[in-house]
Amino acid sequence: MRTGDETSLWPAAREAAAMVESGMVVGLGTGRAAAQFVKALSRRMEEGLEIMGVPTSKQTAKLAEELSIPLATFDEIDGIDIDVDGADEVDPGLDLIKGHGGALLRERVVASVSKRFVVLVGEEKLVPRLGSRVSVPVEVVPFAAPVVRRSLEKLGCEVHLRTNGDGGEPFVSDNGNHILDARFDGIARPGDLQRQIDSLPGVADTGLFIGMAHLVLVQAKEGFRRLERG
Ligand code: A5P
Repeated sequence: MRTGDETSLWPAAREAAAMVESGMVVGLGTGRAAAQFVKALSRRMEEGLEIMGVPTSKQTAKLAEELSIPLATFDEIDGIDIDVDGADEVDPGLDLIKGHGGALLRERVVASVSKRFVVLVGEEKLVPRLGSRVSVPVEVVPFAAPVVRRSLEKLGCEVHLRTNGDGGEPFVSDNGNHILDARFDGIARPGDLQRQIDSLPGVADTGLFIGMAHLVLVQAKEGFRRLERG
């Protein structure tokens, strides 16, 4: 399938795709920004680039298959050369909140084995402090959700079980889990909070990605800028 007019892709997504070289294994993130990257990558593949992709969700696997991008599993590869994904918030230290698309667990696994983790966001995702704009997604085993919910509330946040639409059935992740969205009013020490939440029995993962991003490409109305980890 053709990816359409290249000019309709974010320049930041094309920049991320330009960082990929033939022979690389590439992590394919989830969400709108990541889809821009996947399309830009596919465009380069039409011009001869040869790579293998590792998708972070069923949704991204479907898009990659539609674009004829060959996919690999962790049985077939050792590590990932570059992973490109979106984020819901980015703070000045390049720490992130991710997971509002529900793919946080696989996104972390892919990012954690990637030599380079590149994040693609619009300017509106930049925040002075994590938790200023969005809640922290917490993926939980369904059995444990009420227990984890009460423990999260004791940490001083408002918690909502994510549903499919207002009042619909609980959202189910690709891993068969539920997601609790924990709303803090700005998070003073995100690393500590991540450790606290991770230690709760029944928690599969959180959307706090601390010290993981190497480079953030920020798409503005015109052009983009690079924020590099110092
Ligand atoms: C998916 O689970 C998320 O981590 C996304 O990467 C994040 O929500 C950003 O998505 P958009 O690029 O669609 O805003």
